[in-house]
Amino acid sequence: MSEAHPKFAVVGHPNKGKSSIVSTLAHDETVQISDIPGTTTKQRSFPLQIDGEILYELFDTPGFQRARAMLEWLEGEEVSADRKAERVRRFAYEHREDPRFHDEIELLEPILNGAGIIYVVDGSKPYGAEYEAEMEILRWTGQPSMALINLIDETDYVEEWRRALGHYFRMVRVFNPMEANFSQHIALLESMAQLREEWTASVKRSIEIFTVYRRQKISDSAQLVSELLAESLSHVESLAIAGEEADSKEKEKVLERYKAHLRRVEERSHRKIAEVWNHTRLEKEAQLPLFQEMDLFSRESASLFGLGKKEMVITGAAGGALTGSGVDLMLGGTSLMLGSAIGAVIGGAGALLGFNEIAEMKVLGQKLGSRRIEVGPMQNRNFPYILLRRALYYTQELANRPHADRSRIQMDSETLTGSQWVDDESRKKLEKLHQAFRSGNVIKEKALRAYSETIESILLNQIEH
Ligand SMILES: Nc1nc2c(ncn2[C@@H]2O[C@H](COP(=O)(O)OP(=O)(O)OP(=O)(O)O)[C@@H](O)[C@H]2O)c(=O)[nH]1
Ligand SMILES: [Mg+2]
Repeated sequence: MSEAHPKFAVVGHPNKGKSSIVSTLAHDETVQISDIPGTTTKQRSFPLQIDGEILYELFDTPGFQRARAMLEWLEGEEVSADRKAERVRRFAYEHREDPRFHDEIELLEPILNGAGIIYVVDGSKPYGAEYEAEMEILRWTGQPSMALINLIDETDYVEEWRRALGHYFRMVRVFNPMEANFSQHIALLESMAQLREEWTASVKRSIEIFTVYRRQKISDSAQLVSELLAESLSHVESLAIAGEEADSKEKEKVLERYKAHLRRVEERSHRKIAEVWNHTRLEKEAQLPLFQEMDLFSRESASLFGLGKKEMVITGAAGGALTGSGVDLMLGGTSLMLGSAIGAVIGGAGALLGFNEIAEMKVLGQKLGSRRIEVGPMQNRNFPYILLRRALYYTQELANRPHADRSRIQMDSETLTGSQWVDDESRKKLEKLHQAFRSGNVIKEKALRAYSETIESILLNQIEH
């Protein structure tokens, strides 16, 4: 039998969170979890693989159905301790076609193949003697074992469970697969490492790899966020126009395309970040669309996004610039006559479309028939912070979410509203790079890297690693 990597079978009564524990420990969102007892009907292996190497393997199993009957069978013949495992094997063999013991046979298989045992109970339900047959059977297998108390609901019977489990298991831990954070996960692995001496080194190495890997995920997310910002701020949408000047339909069309593009870029970026964290199946709570959030932001208050007065001053968009005189901001800092290529500038076009704080619109081209209208790059100084706040919040939610938790990620304005989320120094760095991104010049590799490093340090502050 190969001892290449540690194996753990997660077993227990039906509906106690076995599959949830497997999902969280294996970082696997495909493990089937439901509140219907008997959801898991077959044992299934979930190897935790990093860079092609299996670090450890978890087995999800169905719950015990007839533990008492099985134990009676085991005890039907007197055997010495050294023969007990063999007798369990015998039971499995003789009942391999017996539908009454289907679930027992399934859950025993990985254990009989050498897996350590993780026995799961629900600490929010009182202890009862009916669990004793299960624990006794596990003892018969002779495999190393530990118990996990999962508190599914509020009521707390942990102490009585501890007393009972202490008779059967050397190690008893409390672990909640729906709320476990990174350090709780690591602490559990530390315990699992002690189950069998040959496994210790392997599990400890898993812990190291996990830590490195998590850092890498944070770094990959930072890179994706940077690309999102660079791409969104520098984007220019262009549309060929029929006449000398753009008519209002054309203006509207180009603006809609511009917004739609930015929304797509954001969606794509969020999707990629979710992939980094292996949470691709989570639904997002319908969030306020990007530009609606933008509108809200300009109309209401800056503090909505955790940008206080001070931040507003630094980002240069305080007060009137946002309300009455959007045009100032639109024109501010950019020369509109960039040489003869620019045929005309549509003054007030933005205002016409209720989009005055976002970007300028210009008509380019010298000859009739080759004229086009352009919108972008993004001029609004606050837009990048909205984009950034959304992306960072989403990353943080994904990073801190155990894989058993399949609930939607909430991303409304309220959850996004918070205290200061970026320190002054980082913001100054970001602001400089936002300027570079919206300058319309080619974005330099170096700028992107500098941006990514700043984002990474913000994320490292927010996410446990
Ligand atoms: N709130 C909360 N719910 C949990 C927790 N663990 C499990 N659950 C819920 O309990 C139900 C059963 O969880 P599963 O992981 O499917 O349980 P199981 O032991 O694999 O169940 P079977 O496969 O049917 O034996 C699901 O609805 C889970 O969402 C927890 O720690 N907290
Ligand atoms: Mg299950």
